[in-house]
Amino acid sequence: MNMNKMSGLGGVVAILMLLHYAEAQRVHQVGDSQGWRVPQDTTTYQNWASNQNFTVGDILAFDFQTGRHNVIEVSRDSYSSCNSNNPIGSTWNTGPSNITLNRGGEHYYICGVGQHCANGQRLAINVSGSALPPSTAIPPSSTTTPLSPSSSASTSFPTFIHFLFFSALVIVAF
Ligand SMILES: [Cu+2]
Repeated sequence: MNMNKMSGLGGVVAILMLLHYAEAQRVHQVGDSQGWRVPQDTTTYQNWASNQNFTVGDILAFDFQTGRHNVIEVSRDSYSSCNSNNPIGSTWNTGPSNITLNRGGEHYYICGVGQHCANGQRLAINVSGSALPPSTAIPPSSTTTPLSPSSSASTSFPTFIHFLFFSALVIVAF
């Protein structure tokens, strides 16, 4: 491989990395167009969450009118009982609020106003680990693309993106 091709490859890699980062940092508009409010149906926000794929680095956008609602991150127990007395982390009182998901695992959010939580204004999500696995480095050009060397539990959407990412690299390299 000559130098021109090397630098061309570097450029392509840089572009792919940018696309990769762009893909990895998504904004999730909580509740889509209805935003963050007391829903018609108490399953609204769980249904919404089940169609999303949350990754560390993503942003939750809570759209609400300041003074009418808030967002409190709570424990699972407090989420279940709609107890707003023991927040873990911040309370967001100004709408709209953008919350960056900076750790993996389960996150629970409720509205602390009146009976809003009990009436369905609460959200439980599961955030998948790190946005960038250690295998982001350029793979050796002579090998075939290994599928998920660290073999995480399930083939998630991000894993699929990485597969596409490396497939593109291999195609470009040859
Ligand atoms: Cu509310």
